[in-house]
Amino acid sequence: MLLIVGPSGVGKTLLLKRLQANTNNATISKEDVPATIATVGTNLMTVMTLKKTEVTVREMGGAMAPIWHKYYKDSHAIMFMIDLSKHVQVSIAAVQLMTLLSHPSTQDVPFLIILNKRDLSNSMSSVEVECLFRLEELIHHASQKIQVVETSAKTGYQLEEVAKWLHEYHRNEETGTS
Ligand SMILES: Nc1nc2c(ncn2[C@@H]2O[C@H](COP(=O)(O)OP(=O)(O)O)[C@@H](O)[C@H]2O)c(=O)[nH]1
Ligand SMILES: [Mg+2]
Repeated sequence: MLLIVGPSGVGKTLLLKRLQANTNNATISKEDVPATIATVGTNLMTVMTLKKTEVTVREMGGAMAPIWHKYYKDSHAIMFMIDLSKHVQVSIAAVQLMTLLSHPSTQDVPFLIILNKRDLSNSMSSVEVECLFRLEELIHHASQKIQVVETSAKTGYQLEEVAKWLHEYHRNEETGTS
């Protein structure tokens, strides 16, 4: 089981839908943005890794943050997503990320930090993100293996990087091997 968490509206559901759409090798089209409805509670979706293995991802939004921790120990990889266009929310998300990384059950879990909505003109620059998150420092000091990717779930920008990460870190549910 993989986990994707982050504040509401950052694009988690759209990202998962995009990765589903990849199933039949369809090129991701800019025009066709699947509708998403706000996820109440948690949402399970089967997506495809780069090498076309199916993996189940559990989505949990900001409203569920107080209970995210209940799912950490069953998750062998965690994606944390933020919306680069919401400057205030990003600083709250930074605190949530610190809490997540310092939890005892996540110490050996690989992380992917997804900086989404890169397509919007008001999205934060890499310099602003670095100031707020201090990602380099965070990655250097964290016990987890952390990767960062800037994406647009809307245009499909860098989604193959997410699929690649999923391929690298998913674990075969039956055999327990990766
Ligand atoms: N411009 C833009 N809009 C996005 C992007 N990703 C998601 N959205 C939109 O943001 C809204 C919330 O997305 P959703 O996937 O439901 O967010 P969730 O609450 O994290 O699951 C929807 O209207 C999406 O179409 C993106 O990369 N760029
Ligand atoms: Mg959602």
